Amino acid sequence: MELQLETAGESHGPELTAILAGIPAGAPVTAAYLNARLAARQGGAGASPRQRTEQDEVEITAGVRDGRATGNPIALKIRNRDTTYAHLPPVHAPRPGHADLAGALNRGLSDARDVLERASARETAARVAAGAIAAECLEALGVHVLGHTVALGGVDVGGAVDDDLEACRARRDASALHALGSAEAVDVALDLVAQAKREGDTLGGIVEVVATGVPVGLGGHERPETKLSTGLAAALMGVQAVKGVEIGRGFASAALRGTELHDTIVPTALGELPARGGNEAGGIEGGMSNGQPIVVRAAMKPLATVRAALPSVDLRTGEAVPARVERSDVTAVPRLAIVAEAVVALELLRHVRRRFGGAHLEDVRAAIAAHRARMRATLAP
Ligand code: EPS
Repeated sequence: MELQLETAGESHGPELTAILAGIPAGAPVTAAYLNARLAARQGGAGASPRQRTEQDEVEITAGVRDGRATGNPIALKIRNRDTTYAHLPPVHAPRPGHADLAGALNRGLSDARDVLERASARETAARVAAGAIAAECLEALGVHVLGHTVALGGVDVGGAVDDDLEACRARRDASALHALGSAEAVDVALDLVAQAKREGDTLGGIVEVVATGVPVGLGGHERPETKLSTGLAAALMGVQAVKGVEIGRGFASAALRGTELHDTIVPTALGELPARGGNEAGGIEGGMSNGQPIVVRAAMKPLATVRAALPSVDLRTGEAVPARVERSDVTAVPRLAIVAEAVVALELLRHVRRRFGGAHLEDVRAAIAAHRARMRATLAP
């Protein structure tokens, strides 16, 4: 069974829509859980007043009965409060760094409005709702996923993720930056956000997603398309404004020696999986999950709409003009922490569905248990 997600909707249109197919029958789908994730996405410092206008609440219109997935495609709606799309002015001065110029040229338009309405990160609300369904299903299978901010505007706000991901989630949700770092570090970054706001500028940053309880062998080494690493990178690169993805030590591993980097394989009791000397691989070797926590990071560029407008060109006349100023978010990095968690949950569940199949949640559970038993039998023949 293949997990499939499609979203539709413009930033200032009537609503966002998501259709998610491939959730096994019997999986819990709790509107309150989805709405909590949507509220988390809207929290966080650096957002424009638009975030207070929109108070996202999901409406589940298909595929769920009595709080359980039926196995039919699930349909979700999130209504927009700002529905001014039809009356918004044309955008003739594309913003450097945004989809405006390439999108308008691609469609042969001098008005980028239709491009930016869909390129907008407002769409991520739909993916967060769908990702919350994936995360709830994964939790029922013993897999937990947590996203958090590790850097903002070059300030390190990262903190250790301990084994209790639920406790980390509560701390993350209470943080203005969705970060687990010290209060001092968060304050330094918040000052930076305030300063950038005063100066009409924007900030980027880095988020990390950790997943625990992931069965060994998701993905596969056989083909580029089957690799879990390929899917996770694509899922994260598919989020608006993400310019880089790394797994485990990622780019830093390029400067290390093999003897320094690789996680040693350590014997344990007969019939138990070998332990590992570390997790520099970020839980993925050969494109497969290796049973260690998955650790992936995504880098977000500073938002393209800067109040101190960058130089641009009027697409009707070719004359130099300042880029159109469409919004005043200073940073969307805290939002990205929640969005990244959602897209990683979707990708992990996609691989669980591919590897273990099953029409009902209990089938998936049984298949994972059988796989674990077979691995143990391999180690103690
Ligand atoms: C966005 C522009 C802003 C953001 C919006 C994404 O909207 P507006 O132009 O209406 O101020 O607030 O994000 C959201 C509304 C959201 O829910 O994430 C953009 O162009 O990407």
